[in-house]
Amino acid sequence: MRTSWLLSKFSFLIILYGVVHIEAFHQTHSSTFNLNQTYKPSFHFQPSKNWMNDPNGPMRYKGLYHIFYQHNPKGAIWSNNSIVWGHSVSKDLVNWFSLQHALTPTKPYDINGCWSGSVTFLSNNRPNILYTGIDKNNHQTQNLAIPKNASDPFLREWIKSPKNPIMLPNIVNKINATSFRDPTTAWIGHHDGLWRVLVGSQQKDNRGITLLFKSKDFINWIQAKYPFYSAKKIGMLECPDFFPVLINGTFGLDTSIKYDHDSIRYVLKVSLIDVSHDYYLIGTYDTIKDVYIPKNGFEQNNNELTLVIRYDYGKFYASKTFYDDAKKRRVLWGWINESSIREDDVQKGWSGIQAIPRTLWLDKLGKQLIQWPIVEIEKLRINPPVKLHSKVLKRGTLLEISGVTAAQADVEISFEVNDLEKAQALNPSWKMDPQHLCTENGSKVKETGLGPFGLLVLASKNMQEYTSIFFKVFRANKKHVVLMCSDQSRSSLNHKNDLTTYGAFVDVNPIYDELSIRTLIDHSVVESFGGQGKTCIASRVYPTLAINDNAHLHVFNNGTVDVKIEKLSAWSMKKAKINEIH
Ligand code: DQQ
Repeated sequence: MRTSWLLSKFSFLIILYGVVHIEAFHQTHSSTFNLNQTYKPSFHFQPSKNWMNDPNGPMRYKGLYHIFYQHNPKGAIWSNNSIVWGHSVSKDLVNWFSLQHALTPTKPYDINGCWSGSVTFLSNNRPNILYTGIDKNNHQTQNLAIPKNASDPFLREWIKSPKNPIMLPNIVNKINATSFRDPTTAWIGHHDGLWRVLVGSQQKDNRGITLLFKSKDFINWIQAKYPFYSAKKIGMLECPDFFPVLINGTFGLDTSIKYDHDSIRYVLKVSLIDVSHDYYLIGTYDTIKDVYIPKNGFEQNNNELTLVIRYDYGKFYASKTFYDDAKKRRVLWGWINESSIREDDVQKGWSGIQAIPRTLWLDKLGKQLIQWPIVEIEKLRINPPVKLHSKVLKRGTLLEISGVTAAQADVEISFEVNDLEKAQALNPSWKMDPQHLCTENGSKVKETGLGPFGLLVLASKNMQEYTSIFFKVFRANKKHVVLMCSDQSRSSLNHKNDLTTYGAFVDVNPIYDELSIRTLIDHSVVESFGGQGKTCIASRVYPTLAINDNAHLHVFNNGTVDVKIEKLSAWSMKKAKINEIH
């Protein structure tokens, strides 16, 4: 007993401090089908078993990264009264060690669940958790928890404040007590020294709102008269996130620092429960009047949301960022749900993963955010990669890229396209919905024009199964429009899975810009970044044949115009150590 304890502690130290950082690549090259193992990612974060949803309170403290997460320790499906805060730590954001649960339902104000929240560092540099508790009447309350021992870098134990609950829904604002949750990281106002925090909510008329609360001492909070942001008809607005970004530069910023307002913009992200997507707004923030003025917004057009941008056009929800002071960057975490049926999740014994953390900054034109997998993930790449240079892909080509573990890989590809005048014209009668265009223009369809061309991943030997990530270029007046698709429709012979095709436009000009895709393939996850991180699409797939060694990787061009692969690099990926049971 004692020996195994010692061994587990020792391997923990190895993982965290790299004393003897051995990362042997132990991939089980077995084609045996086992629901639990076959679809288990090798380098995406997840608990050792059971259900996980939102990332909570990400932070860096005393040299360690922490991630908390919504977790049902009792099973592989979400449960409305047993959600706890799972907790893991890491030295590098890649390998993770699981700790005891940080928050569990124990008090009258959270007896039905410890729901999402965030961490704020107070002036003494101590992390404080604000989280939503579900009380015995299923009403939502905001609560405070502090570390029991702040000198412990693992922050294993948390104490709930005796003053809890510290924020309650205010009936005056027509707020329903079941629509009042997910506090953000708080920030300080420099003119008045008051803390500010946002809480997600909705009004009875379906108006989504973020409520603003202010406090002097982080315990007594007063709700501001007006919501910080609101938009009609968008419904409950969950997991708000609010942070500044540099207009010129890729460094991240801490929300509580005073900045020259001409050099920054503010991002407000909201998760809309009605559509299960994360949207963000970019704008300015009057710190004195506490008014947020977004440059874009939610506008309802034929019942569709326009003028808002999504972090990801596949599966990605309830995301949250944190400022990493070690690398001066802002890092985004987001939950990727399963696409399988409940029975399969129960059989797998687990459900839900986190996307690879993404570094995030404002694009040079200020119109959108750029997202890129944290650089640390590259240490899992097995060098040298398989490479291609200046390779023309003639119309109708399907070319296998061999020498890569295709079920566990990182692939970067960039294309050069000429003959832009041969791009198919966008028909004005078409619905300008990229997801719809992708569904209509599946990778298989050969038609006139530039594309579809791209990657074919997790493909079975005889192409009974594959997932394609591809571009199609259209002509629209004097411009070109670039469509990026992730087509799951043929990803699995098991048609009980959700096989939806995802799509989005990429804000690039194919005359000057190369068309690039980076795809992280991890057994049942395909996470793609188009246009160097301008458009992201995460998807879940469950092939039955294209598994482990039987998965193949290809490049293809099914358009009628030749394209050139400027460069391709494909790496096999090592397995990360993530919450392994010791
Ligand atoms: N998940 C949590 C809530 C949040 C929702 C409950 C978003 O706090 O609103 O598990 O996925």
